Amino acid sequence: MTSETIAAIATPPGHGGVGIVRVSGTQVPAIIEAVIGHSIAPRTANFAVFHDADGHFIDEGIAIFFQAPKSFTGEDVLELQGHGGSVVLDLVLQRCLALGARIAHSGEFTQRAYLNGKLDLTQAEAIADLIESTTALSARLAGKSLQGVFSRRIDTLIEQLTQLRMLLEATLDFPDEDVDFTIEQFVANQLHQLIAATQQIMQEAHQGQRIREGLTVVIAGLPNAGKSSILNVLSDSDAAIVTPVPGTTRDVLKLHIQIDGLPIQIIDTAGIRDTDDLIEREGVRRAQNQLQKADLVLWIYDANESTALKPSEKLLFDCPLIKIKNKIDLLGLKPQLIETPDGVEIALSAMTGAGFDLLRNHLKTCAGVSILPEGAFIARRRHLDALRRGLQSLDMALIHFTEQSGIEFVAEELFQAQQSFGEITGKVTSDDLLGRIFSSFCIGK
Ligand SMILES: Nc1nc2c(ncn2[C@@H]2O[C@H](COP(=O)(O)OP(=O)(O)O)[C@@H](O)[C@H]2O)c(=O)[nH]1
Ligand SMILES: [Mg+2]
Repeated sequence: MTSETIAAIATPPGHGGVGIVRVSGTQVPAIIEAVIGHSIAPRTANFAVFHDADGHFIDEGIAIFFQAPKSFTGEDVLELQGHGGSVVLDLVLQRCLALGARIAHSGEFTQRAYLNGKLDLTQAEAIADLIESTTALSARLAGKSLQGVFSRRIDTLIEQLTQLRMLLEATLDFPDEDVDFTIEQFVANQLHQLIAATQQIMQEAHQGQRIREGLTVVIAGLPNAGKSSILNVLSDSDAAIVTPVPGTTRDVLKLHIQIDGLPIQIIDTAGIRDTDDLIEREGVRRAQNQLQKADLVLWIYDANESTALKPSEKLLFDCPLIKIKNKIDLLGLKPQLIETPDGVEIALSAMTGAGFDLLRNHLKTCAGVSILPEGAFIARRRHLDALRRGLQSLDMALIHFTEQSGIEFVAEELFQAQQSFGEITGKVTSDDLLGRIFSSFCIGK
């Protein structure tokens, strides 16, 4: 436990009906005495006057005392719920600081909650993700992670890994005894299962990460293909200027949209062509730049122009591409999605809106969020990275095991995998493992 008492205004800046100052640490009881003038029972709403050093009125409101360890941080916590004005809240805060608290660093309450075992790392991160959610879907998934859905998946994985390590370490202790065939089968099965389970979690974590960070989609193609028109339909706005004049769009235009809760940053660019126009040439250069940052490129071409089928060879990007055959209304064609050897192509019309349901669904499929399982959770790159490293170690463990390079190598890779997974929830240490090995021994063995 840290001895310093921390305080901060917990509600956002500005004016509001209610504003909250939160205090955490050992000095909380003394601060309550000084600010309110008397002690209060834990976990009850107490109407009180908040006093300054001279006993004068600062504000009145509700004071709640959460006694350690039954609080968010696990320490003594005080919430002073007063009126939501920045000056009055600051006066309450300054009073707490004068009484010995110091101003909290960002995230410090949650950090203390983690250090005191109130939440694991993934749950702590989920709090930030919940607060920062931009769509209802990402908020729902962050809620799942906060409730421990993701952590439990990782804990189960670590649990299986630990069991297997215990078994292997036990065989290491008796090198002279032959490892019997059924155990060998069992270990191989377990390794395969662990790998499959990790791959499954990785795939779901990837979905969670996509929903958290969204997709960057760049609209590119030749001039006049209808790129800006498509941006306008997707964003249900007239943000981009549309004219029959080729080379209308020169600036890069960025909009945030969502498709069924999947956040998408959609970027309209200048049509790619060689041009003498100085401004348009800069637009083309910027379009090329955007392509490098895309998760997905929509390559738009005009259904009437047979020449514009292939993206220009000068374009450099290595993300997936969806070809969009626009202006099908002019040819009387039906909207459709076809799988070609070069990838998916969607025929649609920005004029009539036909085919946009196909495009929207396909974008969701590309992001891997078209069918979300009940237990979907929010995830971050850090988690994916740890899962990837853990999977590599498991793969190595299997190789060592099949090639019979030595049980100690298998055990070492399993240890590495466990460390990687442990990083996700911030929980596992090797002491933990030792404790488990010894505690599972019978007395006298
Ligand atoms: N008939 C028809 N015209 C379209 C369609 N999409 C765009 N246009 C027209 O094509 C021209 C160029 O469109 P614009 O969106 O500015 O193309 P950009 O240069 O690729 O951004 C404009 O006159 C649009 O009205 C479509 O689906 N059908
Ligand atoms: Mg345009």
